[in-house]
Amino acid sequence: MPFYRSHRCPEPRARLGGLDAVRVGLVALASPLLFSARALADDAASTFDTGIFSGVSTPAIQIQTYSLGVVAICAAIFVVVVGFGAWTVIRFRRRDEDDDREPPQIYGSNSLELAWTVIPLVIVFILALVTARAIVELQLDKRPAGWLAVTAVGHQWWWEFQYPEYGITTANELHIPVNRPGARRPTFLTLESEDVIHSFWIPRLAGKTDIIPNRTNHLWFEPLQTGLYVGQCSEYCGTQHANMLLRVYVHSPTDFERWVREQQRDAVSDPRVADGRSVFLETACINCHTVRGTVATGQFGPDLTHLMSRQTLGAGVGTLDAKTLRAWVLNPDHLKPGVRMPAMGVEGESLDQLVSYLLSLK
Ligand code: HEC
Ligand SMILES: [Cu+2]
Repeated sequence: MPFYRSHRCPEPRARLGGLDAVRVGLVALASPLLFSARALADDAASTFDTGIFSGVSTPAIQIQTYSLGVVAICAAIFVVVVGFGAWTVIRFRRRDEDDDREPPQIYGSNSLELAWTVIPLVIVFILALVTARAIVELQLDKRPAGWLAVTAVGHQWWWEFQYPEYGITTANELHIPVNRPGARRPTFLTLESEDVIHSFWIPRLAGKTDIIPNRTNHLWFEPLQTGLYVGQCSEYCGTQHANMLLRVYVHSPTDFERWVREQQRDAVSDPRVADGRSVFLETACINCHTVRGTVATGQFGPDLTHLMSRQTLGAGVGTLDAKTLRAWVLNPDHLKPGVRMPAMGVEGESLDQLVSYLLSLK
């Protein structure tokens, strides 16, 4: 599967020269074009579509409908104003037969004054009503029975997802059920931050919501289509903000239940990787990571119980495979400069064993 962000530095980062800076500038200017070209070229364009007008979930669709309505009203005003302007310019242009006297000057036409006060007032009033209605609808205070609760916690620079009903904790990749007519099962997210302000945004599923320390915000999804939807943190939160990607997998109800059951199991304890397991448990990894069913109960980093059920590592910095895992554990800062996981100095045979152990955490 093509990866969201494909190039990652295996070599030390090069310094930017003067010419590079110019190139970067040009790319930045052209990036909207490049992005759309790349999206078209990409086989999985639909997977990585983050278009705000291709919503597949009730709140996103509502926002889209209301925005289009507001744009339509504004476009109509634009056409009328510009049309009037153009008509006036043409109709009252200077002609050869004009004498150079000023036309009659009119002061204080009550009907005109009324018209251009009342009409805009009515329009603003309609827009305010439409907006208020959209806001109320987007709150969805009455939650349909069977809604799914998830707590999303923003960390520098990764996401933690807890499913309190199921006792599951996972990272960076959220799994939720699809909604079908007559079988609604929206997901309600409680948004919390462990450190700074982040923002949670999956454009095709819902609007953007800030995550603020010491405050709880809410967001809900009601996806009507299965698939993978991507997003990312959208509030600058430090050096690795750009590598704080989000993936949401929307499953059919049975697939979702299966995923839940798999996640609820304790970590596998494969005797073939017992050496690696010892390395893991004897290194300070356990201070920061949880592997359910072992003594590792750290909370600072992602839960690794079912690490290999995820496709990405480091909030989208790499694909989860043996090579990336090895590079990550050897020196996480190399893949994700500034990362909050230190290089633990595990090398050589111990590193191989440790990586085999991590790979067994299905
Ligand atoms: C000081 C705390 C700390 C220690 C010690 C630590 N880690 Fe981490 N680890 C983290 C943090 C924080 C992240 C998330 C980094 C990010 O994505 O920005 C992480 C991420 C990871 C990931 C990627 C998980 C994912 O789903 O993205 C793996 C694998 C991992 N650590 C393995 C280890 C191993 C193995 C050790 C011991 C050799 C270890 N860690 C020691 C804090 C720690
Ligand atoms: Cu961020």
